[in-house]
Amino acid sequence: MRALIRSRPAQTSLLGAIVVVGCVLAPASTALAGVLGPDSAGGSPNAEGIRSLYFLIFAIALIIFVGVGGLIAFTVYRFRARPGVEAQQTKGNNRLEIGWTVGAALVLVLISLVTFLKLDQIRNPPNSDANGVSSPRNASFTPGPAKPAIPPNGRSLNIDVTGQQYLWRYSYADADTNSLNNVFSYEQMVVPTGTTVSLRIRAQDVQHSWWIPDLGGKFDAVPGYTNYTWFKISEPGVYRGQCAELCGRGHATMIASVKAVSPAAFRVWYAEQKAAIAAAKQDAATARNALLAKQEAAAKAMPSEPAVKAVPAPAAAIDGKKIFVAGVPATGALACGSCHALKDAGSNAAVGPNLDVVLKPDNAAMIKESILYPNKEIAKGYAKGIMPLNYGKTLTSAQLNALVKYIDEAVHGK
Ligand code: HEC
Ligand SMILES: [Cu+2]
Repeated sequence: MRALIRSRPAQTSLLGAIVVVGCVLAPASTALAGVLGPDSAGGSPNAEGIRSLYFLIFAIALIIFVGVGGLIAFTVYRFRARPGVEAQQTKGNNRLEIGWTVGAALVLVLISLVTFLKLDQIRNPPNSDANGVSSPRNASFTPGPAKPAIPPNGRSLNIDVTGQQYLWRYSYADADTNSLNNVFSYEQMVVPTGTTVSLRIRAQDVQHSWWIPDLGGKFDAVPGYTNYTWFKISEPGVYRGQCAELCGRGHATMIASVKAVSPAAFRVWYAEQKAAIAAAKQDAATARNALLAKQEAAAKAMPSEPAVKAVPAPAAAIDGKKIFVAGVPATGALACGSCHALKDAGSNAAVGPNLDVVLKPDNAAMIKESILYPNKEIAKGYAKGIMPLNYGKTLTSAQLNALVKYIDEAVHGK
């Protein structure tokens, strides 16, 4: 009994700590909404269902945690080893064992029960409010392997959500079967409040995942498969999300947002988008017609007889002397005359041998050889490596032949 009395302050301070933590967390709960549990800022019933289910299970878990933890703490303290006191040795207790087995099973039954109760709110969309917006009747999604999330009265705003590397594309279903004239947007989806919005989620390339935490659970966008989900927002605002499936190097920038506006504002936005698409189509048609008219006029102006083809002028004869004197600056071929003397070219440079002298015994083929491969034979008294080695590249073969012909004629007075 003495031990029990002594343990009171410890129990009180434990209880106090729990109360303090609770008081600190309660006001911060809106700021920490995403930290403590799932969000539901938009007021979408599915998100609220997920959130309340989460906190229900959280509460059950907390009660069990405090109960079990407290019992252990109490037992450890109350029955701690003390000199002169022998602990009671209990072996087997049927009532206790059946109790904690059945108790645990009951907890699981309770959790599945509340989950099943909440499932309807999470999975099945309600009807839109009276002033909600809905897609034309024949724009409803055709059921595939997965069931479209359509409210009981079948009236919802149907939007195609397509994930592609690295953005989200939204297309608003309309009455005709042509999806190319649908109102569309990227990244930000605009929706009316009080309206059940039904989403058809698909992927164009790799797997993505649609997730706006405030608007309910994640839905995978899988290539070749169609998923459906929905939301119904009551609070106007912008709800942000992010592709939730690593889809490549741009994954981090694959953001998404849903902007909820009043149904009236939505109708205006939608009409504006529709008009902008119609105007763009009109502009394209005008430009196309103008182009066609221009082509027709040009075809008419054409002479009936095919025009006489202009005879290409013969390529200007290549001037070997000019190459010798000036080189070919465009390709970097240095002028021979800057290093060699050649009387006919009026050059008397002396970096290399005087060509009038050294080439006297050579024929055209030999001259060509020594231009292309200067290092084959080094002229006496001259250093190797000064004469450029690249004339085979900087001169075309026509230029080289013209140059050789010129030198041959100049040296041999032809
Ligand atoms: C930067 C200076 C320089 C330029 C430019 C140059 N050469 Fe040379 N050339 C030399 C030198 C130095 C030698 C001697 C060393 C050797 O044979 O490599 C030489 C050697 C030669 C020889 C060999 C002479 C022999 O011994 O039979 C011929 C032929 C020749 N040059 C022709 C030309 C022609 C044609 C051009 C222009 C397309 C030209 N060179 C441009 C410096 C030059
Ligand atoms: Cu992605």
